Amino acid sequence: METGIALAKKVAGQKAVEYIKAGMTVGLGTGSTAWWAIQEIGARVKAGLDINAIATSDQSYELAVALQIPLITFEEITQIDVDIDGADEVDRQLQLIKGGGGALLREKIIAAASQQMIVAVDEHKLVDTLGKFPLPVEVVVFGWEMTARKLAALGTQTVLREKNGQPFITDNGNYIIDCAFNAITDPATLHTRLNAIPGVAENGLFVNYAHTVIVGYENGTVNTL
Ligand code: ABF
Repeated sequence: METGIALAKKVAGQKAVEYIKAGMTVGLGTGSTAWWAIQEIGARVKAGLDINAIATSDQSYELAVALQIPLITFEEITQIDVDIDGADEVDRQLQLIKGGGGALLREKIIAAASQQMIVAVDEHKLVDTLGKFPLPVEVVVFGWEMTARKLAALGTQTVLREKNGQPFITDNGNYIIDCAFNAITDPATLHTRLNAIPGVAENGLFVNYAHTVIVGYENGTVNTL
């Protein structure tokens, strides 16, 4: 039986699944909150819900396979009906920082292809100003040191993400540079500046992507923003 933050993630993830209707193509997010959504989708598929899904990471793909959720590719579709994903920070305008799990590039491709993006978060992800969570930026490996210098020139401290003492490699074969901006007052402008740097594959600012944010609380309640 989940309690505390685990319960908050569970109720948010499960609530988000209510936006899925029969016949839809669904984006499957990544992370511990999306995990609950995917579990719930798996249970509904097992009970007869007819949907197709497309995953934002190898991890979520494998989970969907294990739960026998029918998967589809971009060769077969031109749009996604609803995308359900988590976030690392959400502000009052529903702008997001994502990428703490390292899946931001596929998450953004899928969110951009979706009619509706439903974001499920625990209450601790809500902020007044984005940026306390270091902004993940996915960069190609070639010349990453130069890319990191150009990122730093925007006024941030950069850290190459590591896993087990080695650079963390994304599902796309890239690195992640985590950028401590502390306070991001103009996410749209920063987004444009970041993606203008050669070597940046994508950044974790999701500006004007979320249609709905479902917040789960540690007492087991949910609120929709
Ligand atoms: C993904 O998982 C990411 O974009 C984000 O970094 C993370 C959210 O974390 P969790 O749901 O595990 O708290 O959605």
